[in-house]
Amino acid sequence: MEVEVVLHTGVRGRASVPSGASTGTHEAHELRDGDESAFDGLGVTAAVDHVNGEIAEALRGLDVENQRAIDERLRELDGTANLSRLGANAVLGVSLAVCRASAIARELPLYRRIAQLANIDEPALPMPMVNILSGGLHAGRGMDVQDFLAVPVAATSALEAIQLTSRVRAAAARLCAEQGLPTLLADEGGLSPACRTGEEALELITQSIEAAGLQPGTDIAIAIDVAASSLYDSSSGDYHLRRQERHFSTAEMIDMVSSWVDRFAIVSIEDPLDEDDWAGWEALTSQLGQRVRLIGDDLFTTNSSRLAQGIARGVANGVLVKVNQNGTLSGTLDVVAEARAAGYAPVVSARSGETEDDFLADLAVGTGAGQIKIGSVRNSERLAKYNQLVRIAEDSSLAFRQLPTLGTTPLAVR
Ligand code: 2PG
Ligand code: MG
Repeated sequence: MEVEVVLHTGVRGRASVPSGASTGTHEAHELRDGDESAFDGLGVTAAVDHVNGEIAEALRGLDVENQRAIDERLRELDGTANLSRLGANAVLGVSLAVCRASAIARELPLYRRIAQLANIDEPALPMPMVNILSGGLHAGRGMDVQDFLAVPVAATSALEAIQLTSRVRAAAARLCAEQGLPTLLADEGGLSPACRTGEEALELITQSIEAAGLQPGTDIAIAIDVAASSLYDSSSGDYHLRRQERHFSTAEMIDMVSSWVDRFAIVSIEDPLDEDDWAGWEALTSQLGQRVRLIGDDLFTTNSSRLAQGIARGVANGVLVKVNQNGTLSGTLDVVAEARAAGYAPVVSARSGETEDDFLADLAVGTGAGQIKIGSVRNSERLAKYNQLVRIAEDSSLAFRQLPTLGTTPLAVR
């Protein structure tokens, strides 16, 4: 859904809201109509009515400069912890549109306005992680692990980062074609070659980096998103990897990803265990937390109290940041600040269901988050964000962030 906020001066701020396929249970609630006769039940007319009715009524006359007060008013008005009454999609659309309207009113680039709201003195361009191979719910479960991504660690600018990863994406498509593997696009524009095991997919992405004339680890590192909540089988209490026709215990999952870290140029692993497997995450973090970035997506769902719990338990060392998991811009900025204060790396992320809105690029720059995950370098809804990063990069006062190091371990060494 898309929301427009109009100021008394006539300035208009517009924003649209993304949606995920592999959603975490603890995300803010996306309100869908559920009427099977329209859009398979995915319509948002109720959420739209809330924006045009109750929300417009409550916000009319408020000062657009006061983002936090507006976001708090929206939460109060909804009255539930997960924004299920008005819908997090309704609330977020308003929150982002308010921010855009205030940027336009102040004649500021959006990332500068976000930097003001986030109290960031030095906004910076993020290091992207770019989807090359897709599986899980984004590719009809053609592979068990959801994302195999390229991180252009040798890049010194946003443009070079996009160019290097585009070379890997093109090389992967060539290799798949040569090997008779499918080259159809998955939801985020990645390829889904239907590899049976994670190792096979890791071999393929490594070969793709080499086939692009680049060095795995020093030019391009690898990131993965296991999206293990969608592999978790609550009846057996373990993980079902359908392509391998095998069940893995938590300990076996940890052993498997550890062996991948030993063998491949992996710098970060997202959601290698289920969203509520806290004990497993503790064991995993003590085993791998000094060697790679362990990013919680479904685990934290951009939720301040879940992140606080993770920090207190020493679980993970990075957090995926998705605006629609949280529900408001201010709430999202709080999660980024909380992560940063605890030394957890924030990674600003798109959803598998995206729109052409490029807000995300400005959010990553304005918060100085350091990393961004947009999907592959394909499809207009992804390219809108990459293109916006390229536009923002014309501001020569902005630095391009190298991948943050982890303790004393050189991250990008095979
Ligand atoms: C994820 C996201 C983006 P979805 O799991 O990190 O890749 O997917 O939007 O389907 O949750
Ligand atoms: Mg994820």
